[in-house]
Amino acid sequence: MIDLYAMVSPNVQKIYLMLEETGLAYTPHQVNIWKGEQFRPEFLALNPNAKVPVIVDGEGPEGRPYTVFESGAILIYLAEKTGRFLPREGIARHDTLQWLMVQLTGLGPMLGQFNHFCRFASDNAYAVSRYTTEAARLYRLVDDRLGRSRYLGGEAYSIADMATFPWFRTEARLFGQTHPFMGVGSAEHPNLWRWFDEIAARPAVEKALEVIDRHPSTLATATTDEVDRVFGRGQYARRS
Ligand SMILES: N[C@@H](CCC(=O)N[C@@H](CS)C(=O)NCC(=O)O)C(=O)O
Repeated sequence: MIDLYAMVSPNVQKIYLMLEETGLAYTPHQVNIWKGEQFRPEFLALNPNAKVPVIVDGEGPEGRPYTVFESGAILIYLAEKTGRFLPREGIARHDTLQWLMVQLTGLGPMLGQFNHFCRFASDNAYAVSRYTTEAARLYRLVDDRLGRSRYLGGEAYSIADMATFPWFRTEARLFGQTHPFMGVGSAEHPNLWRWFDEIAARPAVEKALEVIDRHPSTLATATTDEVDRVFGRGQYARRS
């Protein structure tokens, strides 16, 4: 059994996709970051970086429970545990890891900043412009890759796709109306949406999204003060 410490964000959705795809038994536990649950001692013992997702695999290496944090590390761990969705060797493995890294180090952090400034600090015109420009560039990058390759890592569906799909899904939901280039099926990115539709139709993806969507967003019920604390603003801003 795998315990998944979760919320509904794209970094967590990746892990649901992998768990459903591999058929591993798991139990999700919701962590309300707005209430500061990620800073509780029992959670910090699992992830000193105080972020979800985290998994605890009851049947880890050497038959002992093992804890993994960071969504990319979790995906690689589960791929190696099951022997699925990450080629064991050769060019296909390296290609998959490259595109996984593009998500982990570029697409995720940059779209994260884009989301932050567009939704919560849109008066900061410099930041909005900077991250919108970078988001548009990343959409073109992925569209171009998917014009040359069926999936991000190559011919097979992999953890690189699982890491990336939830981000485009989330952006389409949040910004599809205000930023048409992010909308599902936008004419600007035909390859990206061909890939998106193909992934969305996978039974394991449908099942994972159904489980994810059962949990309401905790942001919707967070107080202004709780949001300020997580974002490090106002009285919570670090001044030295
Ligand atoms: N690089 C991390 C990022 C995880 C992350 O940012 N988690 C957010 C939710 S999406 C979180 O737990 N935030 C709590 C906080 O920052 O206090 C990963 O990919 O797992």
